[in-house]
Amino acid sequence: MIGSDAVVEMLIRHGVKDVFGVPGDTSMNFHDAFARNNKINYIICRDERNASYMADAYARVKGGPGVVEVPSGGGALYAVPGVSEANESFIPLICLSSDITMSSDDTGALTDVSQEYLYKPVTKWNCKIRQAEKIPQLMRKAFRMATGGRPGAVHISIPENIHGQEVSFAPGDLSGADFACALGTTRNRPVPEDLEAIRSMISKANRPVVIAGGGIHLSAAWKEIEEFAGRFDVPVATSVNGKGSIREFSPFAVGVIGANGGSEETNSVIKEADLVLVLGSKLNNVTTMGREIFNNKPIIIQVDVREDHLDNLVRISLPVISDIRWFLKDLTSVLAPQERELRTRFEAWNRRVREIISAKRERIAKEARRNGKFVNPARLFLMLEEMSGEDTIFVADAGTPTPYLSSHLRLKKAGRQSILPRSHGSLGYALPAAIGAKVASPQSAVISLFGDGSFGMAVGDLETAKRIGQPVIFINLHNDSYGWIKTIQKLYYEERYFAVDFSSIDAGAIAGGFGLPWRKIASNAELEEGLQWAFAQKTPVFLNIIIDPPTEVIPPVVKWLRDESTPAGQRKKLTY
Ligand SMILES: Cc1ncc(C[n+]2csc(CCOP(=O)(O)OP(=O)(O)O)c2C)c(N)n1
Ligand SMILES: [Mg+2]
Repeated sequence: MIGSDAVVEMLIRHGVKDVFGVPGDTSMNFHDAFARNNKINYIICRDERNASYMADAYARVKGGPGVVEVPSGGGALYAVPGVSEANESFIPLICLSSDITMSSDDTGALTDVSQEYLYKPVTKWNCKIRQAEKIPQLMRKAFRMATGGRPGAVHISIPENIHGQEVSFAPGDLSGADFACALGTTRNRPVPEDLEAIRSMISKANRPVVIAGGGIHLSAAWKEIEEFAGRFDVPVATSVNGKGSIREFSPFAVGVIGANGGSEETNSVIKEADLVLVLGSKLNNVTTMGREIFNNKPIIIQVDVREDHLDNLVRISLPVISDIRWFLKDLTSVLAPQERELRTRFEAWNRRVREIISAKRERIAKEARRNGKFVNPARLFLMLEEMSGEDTIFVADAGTPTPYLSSHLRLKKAGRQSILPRSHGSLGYALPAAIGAKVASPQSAVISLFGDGSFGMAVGDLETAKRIGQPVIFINLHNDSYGWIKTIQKLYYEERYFAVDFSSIDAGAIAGGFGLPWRKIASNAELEEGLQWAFAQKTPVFLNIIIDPPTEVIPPVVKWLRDESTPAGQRKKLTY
């Protein structure tokens, strides 16, 4: 066999079923090995950046590694965004790129770029395979590193000569990592001393709350958090990344907190709490509203699988290193004898939290009834909530979609069903990522929400969606501008609009050109019927929704809503 055959075999041994990628001259042996092997579904993409986003979203939905495969030079350069997003969001992603043949190093060869340096800062681990004999060992390491501990992205560069080299292996060499390639398999647990300290703190608390971050999804701790909340009556708020940690219709669900997609109401739950148990969240400026949510100095216990993000922006009373699922199992056992006592003590607090949350829902329902010139985004997101099933996956971009999805739309089931690139917030994610999500879970309905700025960055892969043919609802929120940025200029730069407005394009007709059925929805009156039409289609479809622009209808960004009614001179822009 040649090196390429060994790499393909190692992918199969690790359970890889789908690979997203783009071909190139240096990857021809590799592609031929895929073709001869014929066991992996290779999805051709129209751009490596989009391919990397597809693999990222695939991994988020699958709960296991996503694989992206790209050629040397431009291909390796173009795949960086998705690799970096996955790495910073702790998503297991494996990027394989071919490289120039090693004898061409330092000769000014076409497509030469130092891939090891390029990928080092955006991966958990990366390497170049310099000996074909090492393929099994390094591929096992790639899967182990991507999925183990705190997951992340890995990159392997494979020179063309290694791909083409004849190589033989002893029986058993080409086997998968013993390490299971799925999330939720990490087993480090809290030490008894920490559990006892936490038990004692919770026993003295009156108003406890959990902040659940993406760590709940990474350790697959949905059942455990539901049991914990339900047995001890502890409300659960989430970060944007942790959205769906608990079913959002659960009586214990607070909803999303923070600056973008949080609300005065949900943030006030944290402000009123006397003990906050943070599970797998970085607690950055967005989640904590620049620490504002902790102004009343609650006890903060922060649990994470690794130390890097413990005690960073916010001083923590007790940092704990543990996998979240095992932490919850152990804490639940430790607290079990006090179940009745705690529930009684937290009764008034739960009543208070429910009052706050129902006030939020009433406010949103009222907001959704408002009629403007075009479509009211609040109404759109409430209708999506109403019409979607419990398995629907929502993928959203920065701009208008992120705060509305996070704040307004409640997920009907626990799980990572809202997918947002919250590490970099890059535009152009949601369109390809929805394709990756659909490939990972063909039985789920998938809705992709993006602004027209994002659409312009990602449109080419509508062809991939069409070719795959599975139903995905693509929703373009049309406002002829980089509306989010324009809103910042409105609120903080005296409405001096600069470099934010586009000329108007017909995004629907463009989607039509790719072969997607499409509709334009320009008013609230057309919304329900248009969405019903889209939900009924059996192919990918495109809705071009003309929305009331964010400069006129301020999106649910807490600080913006406050500053809208603050005199211009006294406003201070949000810092990340
Ligand atoms: C790749 C990338 N470039 C720039 C930005 C900065 N940015 C954040 S929101 C935004 C405007 C988004 O415009 P659009 O997609 O049309 O959505 P809208 O805000 O109009 O709803 C920009 C440019 C970004 N997030 N990602
Ligand atoms: Mg826009």
